Amino acid sequence: TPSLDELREFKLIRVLNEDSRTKSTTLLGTIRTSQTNKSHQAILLFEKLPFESSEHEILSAQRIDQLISSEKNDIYYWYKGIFHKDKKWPDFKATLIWPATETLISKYSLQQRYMVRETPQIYEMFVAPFIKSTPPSSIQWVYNILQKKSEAEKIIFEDVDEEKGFILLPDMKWDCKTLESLYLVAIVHKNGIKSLRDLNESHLPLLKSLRNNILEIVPQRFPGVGADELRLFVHYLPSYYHFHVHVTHLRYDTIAGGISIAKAYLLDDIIDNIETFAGDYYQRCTLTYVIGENDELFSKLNEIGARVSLEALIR
Ligand code: M7G
Repeated sequence: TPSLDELREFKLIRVLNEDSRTKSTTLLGTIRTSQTNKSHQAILLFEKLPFESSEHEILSAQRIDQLISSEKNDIYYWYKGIFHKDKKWPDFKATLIWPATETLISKYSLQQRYMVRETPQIYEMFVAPFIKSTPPSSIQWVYNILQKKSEAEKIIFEDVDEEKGFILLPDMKWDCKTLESLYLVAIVHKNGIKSLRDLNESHLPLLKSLRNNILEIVPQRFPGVGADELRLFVHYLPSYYHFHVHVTHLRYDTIAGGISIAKAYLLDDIIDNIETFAGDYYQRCTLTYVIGENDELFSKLNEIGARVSLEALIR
């Protein structure tokens, strides 16, 4: 873990993204390791934290330290200001990725995005080989969780079964406090399911176990959150090719891109498609999704004409 001094040594290269809705900014820079004195690229994401409900009680006037500007019109007054600092109420959440790979830098960069249609042939010829070529090191964090080398104390639930078992824990994106922005991730123990494309009828017990357990456990563990207030979904394309399910609170709908269609697929629909329509539904369907132009796969998909166009559709 980099120390505060090392963090403060962060040298900005450029701003990768800024989002006023989520009150976040993503920076690219370098951080030098004190031991080796080597400098590595780092992604540093800052987000302002929401107010907590316990904060409201004393929030009002008492926490204001300074007013920097004030305006008024009739009965309306508006201000900008600074609160008193208090360790109970951290101002921000920071996520550091260090050393950052080019793939991650591209993932966190603001970029033009396009709709592509991935037929089973396109998947077999281009996407599957790309997925196969992703280095195992990119999912080291997943193995660390499954082997209890990291974040073990944060595990909310585990089923150790090799076929249908999984670990449920807070997602890195969650502040682990605000229930309305609850964000958990369920990572399966079984190796080899790279993505939605690999799912077939043999995985129904796993998928149902995920759904049923999550819907039972989350409301127990987080009183006030109902089973009918949760979104259970998977991403296609995901960033990490080891099967996992996202679990978020319904009210949390500002996750940039994370819950939008052409990216998020409901776990319930996946189960239903495989069970009701075809065991090999996800090997036969065409998947339409959003991809950023910096994505390593984009140039290939662009070259072969996979971007959505009317000409291609009516051909
Ligand atoms: P994804 O759909 O593969 O990629 O989901 P996305 O990041 O493009 O959504 C992976 C999920 O795992 C995301 O929601 C990440 O925030 C979360 N995640 C990623 N990492 C590296 C970690 C980690 O180290 N710990 C935890 N708890 N969650 C992570």
